Formats: sequence, structure tokens, C-alpha cells
Amino acid sequence: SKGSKQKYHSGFVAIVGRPNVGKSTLINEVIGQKIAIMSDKPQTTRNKIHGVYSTDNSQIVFLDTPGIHKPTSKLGDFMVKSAVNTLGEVDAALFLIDVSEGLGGGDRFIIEALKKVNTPVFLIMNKIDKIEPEALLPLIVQYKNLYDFAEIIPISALKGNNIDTLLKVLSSYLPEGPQYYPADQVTDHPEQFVCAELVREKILHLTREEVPHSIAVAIEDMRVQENGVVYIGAVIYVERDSQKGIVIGKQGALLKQVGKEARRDIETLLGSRVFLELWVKVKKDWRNQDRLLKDLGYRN
Ligand code: GDP
Ligand code: MG
Ligand code: K
Repeated sequence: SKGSKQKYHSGFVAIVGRPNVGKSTLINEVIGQKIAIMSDKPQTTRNKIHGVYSTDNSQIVFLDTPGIHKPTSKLGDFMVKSAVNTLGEVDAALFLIDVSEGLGGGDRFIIEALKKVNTPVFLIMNKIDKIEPEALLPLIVQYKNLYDFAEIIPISALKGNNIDTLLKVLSSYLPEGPQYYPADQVTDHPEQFVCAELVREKILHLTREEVPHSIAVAIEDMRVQENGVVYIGAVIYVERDSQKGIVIGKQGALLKQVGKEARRDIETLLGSRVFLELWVKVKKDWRNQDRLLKDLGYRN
């Protein structure tokens, strides 16, 4: 029985910001587990990843929204629309910026999107470990001129600085509500999606070429074999033959390395042995094909 106990508060919080400002790092720091995929290269996180942060009297469900930026393809357009839709439905939004970089067109585009919804928006000034404290105030003034932020909180997602304050203030914005997920559940994402993202992550890390933005990974098959090993068959879609060559590498070396590194992470994630089989397929202009986008799970 609840008795004199505090009422339970819960809600959904979207994280938005330009690529590489630290959205995935923040979710990982809060959740304490590698569920959001990190990369030095932009736009690794395409789908929403729910990270669930639970305490005795509250629960925050984080949505790592795909990037809001000027769309250049059908996929880009889709991503922007779904991100803006998400913003309208959440209890609060965290707008992350990288304080070591100036306010740019990307930030302005996001701020315009934020103006379309009534959701309270926190300005989260990330990477404070990279600048002198005096540099913060002029930035705050600059951003305040563009938008009426509900809260402004400087943090370092990487060093874990001021995250406790962020969580405390954020919790005060949550309405009374149910515990949506069991307290020990940190993600409601299908394991398949996370596996596909891990493969993508490895490719992004291992290729220096212009491949990253034009790849997609689809898990075609995932099952537990009789010997207890989890079999995973995945297809890596690229747009051009030249990209296929790059992803495969000399005598298959790069693909082999991708498979090796991804398998290791997936084994940690699933807690069992994994046999990972990878194929590379050329699908010309897949970003503008509606059917394939649906097959890959990009749908609202
Ligand atoms: P996302 O694209 O917004 O999800 O950004 P990521 O979380 O993938 O982070 C991009 C890069 O910024 C990674 O190399 C992170 O380690 C780095 N990063 C994130 N937060 C911080 C921070 O607070 N301080 C510093 N110095 N680096 C950070
Ligand atoms: Mg990310
Ligand atoms: K990234």
C-alpha cells in the first residue's frame, strides 16, 4: 500500500540536438548501459531508442530522436517529421548543444521546430569540460534570445557532471503517472534493432570513406540454434558498387573485422554465443524508396 508515500510521477522526454552533441552519451550516462549507439560520425542514431530511468518514485522514458535538420532525401524528410511529431507528444524535451561549438544553422533549424510545439524545452549545454566557465554566459544570452527555455542546465555527459541536477529538475516536470516499464528494464527496443545498429556502428568506425550515410542494416534472421548459439543473418545495404567494395574490403578483410567486433558486442548484449553472418547488397538510391524504408522499419 502507498500510505503516506509520495505519488508516482512518470513521463516521456525527447532528446534533440545536432549530430555529435552528445545525445547518445547522455542517455548512456543516465541509463548506465550501452543501449544508444555512439559514434564520432554524425547520425548513427536513426530510430527512437527508449532508455528508461527509474527511481522509487519516478520514471523517465527517454526518446533519442533522429536528427532534426534540413531534409535532403525522403528518408531525411521522414526523420524530421517523425522527430517533430515526437516533440509534440512528450512531457519535456532536452535540446542538447555542444558548448565548444558556435550556434549554427543546425541549431537554428531545431529551434524553429521547437517553436511548433508547446512542450517545455530544456537547454542542455553539454561538453562543459571542453570550455572555460566564463565562456558559458555569452552563449546562454545568445540562446535565450532565440527561445524561452523552461530550464537551462550545463552538463558534461561524458564526465557525468551535473547529470543528477538534470534528472532532479526533469523529474519535477513529470506528471503523475504509472510505472510504464519494470524498474529493471532499460530499453523496450527489439534486440534485433540494437544488433543492426551495432553492425552499423562498426562499419561507421571502420570505414573512413563516404559510406556511412548511405548504409542500412537489416536483420533477416535471428534464432537460437540447437547448440545454444544465436544465429544472426544481416544484410548491409549500400547505394553503389564502389561502396560495396569499401565495406567488404581487401579480400573481405573489412567485413570480417566488422563481423568480429559486432559479434563481440552482440554476445555481451545477449549474454550468449553468437554466429553472425553478414551480406552486402547494393540497393540503388534506397533512401528514396518507400517500400524498402518500410521493410527496414522506418515507419510511423
Ligand atoms: P550524438 O550524435 O548526439 O548521439 O553524439 P554522441 O553521444 O555519439 O557523442 C559524439 C561525440 O562527442 C563522442 O565522441 C562523445 O564521446 C563526445 N561527447 C559527448 N558528450 C561529451 C562531453 O560532455 N564532453 C566531451 N568532451 N565529449 C563528449
Ligand atoms: Mg547518437
Ligand atoms: K553520433
